[in-house]
Amino acid sequence: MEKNNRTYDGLGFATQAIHYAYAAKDEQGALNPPMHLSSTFTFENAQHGSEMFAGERPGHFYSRISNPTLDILEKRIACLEQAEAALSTASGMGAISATLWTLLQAGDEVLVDETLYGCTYAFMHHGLAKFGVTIKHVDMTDIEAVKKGFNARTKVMYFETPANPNMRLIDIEAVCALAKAAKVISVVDNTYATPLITQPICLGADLVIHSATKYLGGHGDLVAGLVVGGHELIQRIRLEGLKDMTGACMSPFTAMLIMRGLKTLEIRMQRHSQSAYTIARFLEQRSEVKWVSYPGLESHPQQRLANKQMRYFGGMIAFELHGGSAEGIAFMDALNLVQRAVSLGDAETLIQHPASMTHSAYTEEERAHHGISESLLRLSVGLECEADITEDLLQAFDAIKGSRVA
Ligand code: 7XF
Repeated sequence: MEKNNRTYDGLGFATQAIHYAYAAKDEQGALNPPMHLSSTFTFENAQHGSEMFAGERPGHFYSRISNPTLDILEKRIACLEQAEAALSTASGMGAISATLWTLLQAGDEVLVDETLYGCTYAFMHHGLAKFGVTIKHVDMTDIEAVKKGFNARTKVMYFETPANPNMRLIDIEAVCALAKAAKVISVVDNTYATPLITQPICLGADLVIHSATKYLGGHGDLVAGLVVGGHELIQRIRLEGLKDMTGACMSPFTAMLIMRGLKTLEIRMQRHSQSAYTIARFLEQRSEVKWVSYPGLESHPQQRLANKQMRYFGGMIAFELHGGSAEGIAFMDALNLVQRAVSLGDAETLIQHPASMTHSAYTEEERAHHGISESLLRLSVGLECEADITEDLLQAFDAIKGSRVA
């Protein structure tokens, strides 16, 4: 899982993240690839143009479909996920909607885990459902439930691991094997883990989704998405979901920023993971804290699975205070260094309250049903000095002491 030797024999993850699919000698020695800010590409003659449209000639002809700058990013992320191909989109939601609109039609069913990011949940229940697609949730931590979940109408299986926001894990290898046997396409949202930590394709998944807004970009300065998988599926999503249904293509400038982010993905994820482990342990020892969910902790109920499919444990932590939502919000408001913001995977440590923010598209009853506590706080541990983050958390605990219900 550590290396991808498919093209650069013997070279590792960070090397591929920096070099793959680009040779400076082809671009006058430019260390970084040039950015192709061109919406359209010229034809030598009319015949050339018609052949491109018919898919009989390779190359680029319009940037909603493909672009040379995006092409390098797509090859690079495919390499890092050990997949054949990839597709870039304007956002993570662009990747999800382009993919599911390509794969599904009225009458089909999607088998989904209990917990999903709020807008993915809304896209399924308020979007896909409107067009005659049935959304069936099962507890995917329960292999028997997954087995029983498939029927003749099931076309797609979809889940996040670790799930946003409660950090539950799904055994990718086990559930994707079941999907394969049932001839169902498996889609894994790998946003929280990144390919450094988990490579779902190697574990049997058909497609991987990323909100590149998060760790892949890594600097909180862009919104973007990626879909990764086999040539055939990716080409279908490109020509149906992206070209004709969403039009949600990525800008070349965004692709450049993501490639800049990818160069440091390995060292950033190592640091995020190291600091998050320390902070998760710190939180676990505080009397104000009711529970902490972090896959690197022994208290995580799926630690064995975490060790099996995660190379590091990432930068995301979920926790809850004994004092519930009110105390959690007071705690958030008392923070100085840690920023109150949604999104994740940035250099800055971010905290948010999913019930009123990222997962507010669920009703309160739905959140209860889907394992999302009203009091859960989500921390995206950044790249600041670990001691400074802990210090800020400490002073926020002190600040809320007076307001605590005994
Ligand atoms: O369209 P986006 O780039 O924001 O990506 C959507 C998305 C897809 N999958 C996962 C697991 C995600 O976390 C997201 C975006 N989540 C942000 C968050 O949870 O903070 C969005 C802020 S409302």
